[in-house]
Amino acid sequence: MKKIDLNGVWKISQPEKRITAYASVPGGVYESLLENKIIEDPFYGKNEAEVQWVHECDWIYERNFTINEKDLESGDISLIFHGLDTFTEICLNSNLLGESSDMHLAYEFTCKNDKICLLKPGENTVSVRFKSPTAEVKNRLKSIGFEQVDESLKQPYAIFGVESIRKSYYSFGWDWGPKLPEMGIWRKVELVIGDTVAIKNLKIDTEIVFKSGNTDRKPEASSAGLRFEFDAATNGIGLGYTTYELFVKKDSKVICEKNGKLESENVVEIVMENPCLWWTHDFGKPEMYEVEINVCSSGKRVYIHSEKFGVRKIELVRDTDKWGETFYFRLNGVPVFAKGANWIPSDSFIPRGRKNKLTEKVLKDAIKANMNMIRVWGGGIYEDDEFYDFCDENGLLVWQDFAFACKPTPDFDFLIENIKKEAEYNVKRLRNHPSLAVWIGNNEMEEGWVYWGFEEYVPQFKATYTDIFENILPDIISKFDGKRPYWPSSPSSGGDFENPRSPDKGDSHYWMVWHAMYPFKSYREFDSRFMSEFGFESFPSIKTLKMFCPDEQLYMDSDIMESHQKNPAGNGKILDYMKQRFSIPESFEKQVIISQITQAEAMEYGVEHWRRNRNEYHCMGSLYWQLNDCWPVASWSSIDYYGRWKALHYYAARFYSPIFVSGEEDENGIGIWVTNDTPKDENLTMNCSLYSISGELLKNAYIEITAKHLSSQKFEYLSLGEISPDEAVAFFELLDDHGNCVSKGSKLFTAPKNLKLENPGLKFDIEHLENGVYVINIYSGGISLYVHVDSDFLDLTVEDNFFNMKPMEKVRMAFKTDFNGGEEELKNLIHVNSLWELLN
Ligand code: BMA
Repeated sequence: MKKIDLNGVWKISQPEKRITAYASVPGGVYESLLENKIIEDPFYGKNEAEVQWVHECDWIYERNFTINEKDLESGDISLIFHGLDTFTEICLNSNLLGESSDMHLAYEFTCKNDKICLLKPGENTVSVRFKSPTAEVKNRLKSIGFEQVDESLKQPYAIFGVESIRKSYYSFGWDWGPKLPEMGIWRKVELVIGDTVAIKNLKIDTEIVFKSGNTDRKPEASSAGLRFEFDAATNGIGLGYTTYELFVKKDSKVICEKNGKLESENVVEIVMENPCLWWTHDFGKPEMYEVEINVCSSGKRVYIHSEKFGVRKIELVRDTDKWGETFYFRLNGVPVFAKGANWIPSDSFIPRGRKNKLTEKVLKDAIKANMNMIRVWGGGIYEDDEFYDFCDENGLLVWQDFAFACKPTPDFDFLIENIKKEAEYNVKRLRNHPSLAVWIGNNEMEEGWVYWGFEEYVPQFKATYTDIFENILPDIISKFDGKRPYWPSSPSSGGDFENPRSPDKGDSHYWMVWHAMYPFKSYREFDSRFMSEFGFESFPSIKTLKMFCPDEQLYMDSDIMESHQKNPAGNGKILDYMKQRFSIPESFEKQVIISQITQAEAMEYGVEHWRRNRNEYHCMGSLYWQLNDCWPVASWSSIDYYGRWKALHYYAARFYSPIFVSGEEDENGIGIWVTNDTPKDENLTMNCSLYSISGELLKNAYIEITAKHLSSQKFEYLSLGEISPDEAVAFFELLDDHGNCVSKGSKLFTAPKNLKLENPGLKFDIEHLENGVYVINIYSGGISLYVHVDSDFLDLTVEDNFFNMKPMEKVRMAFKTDFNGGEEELKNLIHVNSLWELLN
């Protein structure tokens, strides 16, 4: 097979506005206009509003390419666009080749076969006319008399109507994302020249035989039945004596193989002895294999297809129990407590995010924070292959929503046709990834039908909902995947509009904290089976704010700060919650830090409760909203658009530790719990203590414990006795045999603003270890709360941050930096502060 790559430089134009510029493909119109300095950066200041005209226009992409006579004669030729965003007409040498109307689909157009030939030897021109997506939406809505929509249905942060087309919903604006509906060739484009035969639709299934039955102690496999189904596509000529050779390889070594005659549909079954299983990174190694299928004709290899896969069994366990129904994942027989967060597209301009490697960076940070599952949220996209490859190779499970969120799908026939094609295409594209754990119909649409009033204003679309999410998608999953579970909506109790908010069945989104302004203690009253969403906002780092906001607007309710806050009244909510816990310093920079601490504490409050609640599978998952941002904004994320960790991400690394110590305080004292999510019992030493805020040790306990596998247990209760909750701080840690810390934490009994803080006498120094690796030593004289290391000039990600320190405690952490200089010089660039310094 020969491919001519048509990525690279194209020309874009907008004739009415007389704009012509160069665009890189894959890419988009906004991105190109920005690169060509035709528009100002939409992420800066209030520029977003200034660039709305771009999506209201049509744009033309065009480029020339050459093809030689030999290639032209060698067989069928097609043009494949792996992603067009969204409405296009494609012409080849001024002949209409076809159209596109779904961003989530690849399009293949025949340029030459035995009947037609639209190519010529030498230079050819391909052009793609992108129609304005917002104009298209208006037309569609008009066609059903829907352009006069009740104002209450229009969200202030979104352009109305994206649900009437198949384009990522967030691009029309979301409560954390700008209105920047990009257009463009967003995935690669190539000309594929004449294979006589090609392998298509490979489907890999594995059936494991476990060694000692299906126990929860990380079983090994004695064998695995591998089943490869694939089609041989030909250009009309019969297969004759074409054969295949199929090799299963591990680390490039052939483990097993099979040969045979190639048919148009093939099934090859192999039994592999002692397979290495695919595990999430917290349970073991994510072992991967590769299958290579060679097609041979007259003794010559004419085609090679290879793909990676893993041997693993994933189940969504839904057993009836005393609360209702369990909802948890079992990986190779081991129940998994899912720890992670919700993923949104990495950039408003996805190809740019890809070029900047944002996906890889954020997913690496997810692993650093001990996450084992990522939810690809439905308002974005079906991610690039590289996303799932990373998750395969690094042992992260993926919860995949179909690309629908929060809005009722209209009953247009053409929409349904697109949805069917899109679902089939993406299921086939992604089904061989071992990381992919579950398919979910949509985000919060069943919820919308039951609680948000969809029923009232678009009753005519209800049957369409049932059709798509309870018939079409599950049918496509069973036909083209066949192994993975499907769940109709998130949250849901199983579908049919039955109590999607039930905490006793299915997954839950809990938004009373934040949206309804409940205190975060109410997380403890919500005992869900699986928390797939809950969240709390904060501001990104001041360095990030300064990248879009001039100094004179750096305050919470300035015009620019408000334009980078999409949740109505969001900044006010951040402040309200902060005030409930903290005295508010004057400096905005310090307020930003306190907003992050408030967010981190809120999330910790929920997660530790749900992790303590894992026994009998009462709760088996916590995916907070949200992991990342697609632009610089005040939002629920734990990592901002520029990759900077908020306090929450450091907290997450602690509260998602596989073996985790946590404190459950009440007005009389504190229970110390250990949650062990691993399949192994652990003998550990637990050290817990109560200090007065002035630094006096009030109580201390050392206990030898066995943290039983896959369970949670309260080992100690330290009562406050006569001590006032306003005067005490609890510290707790777990140590292994060698005295290494496995998990540690600290808890207050009151809002920090009620504490009489004393200057803790924080000090630090820096040591240079080797090239770019430094060590920071931090010393605390008294009690230091929320100790954090940062620099105004350098981007530092340290091992741990935003933690409490006991009197006389030392913390030693290594970190990497690009800084090239002496220890003293570096020290001058870094600051270590605690709550005391923030308030004094
Ligand atoms: C959730 C998500 C998003 C939204 C977030 C914050 O429910 O599914 O729709 O951005 O809430 O409001």
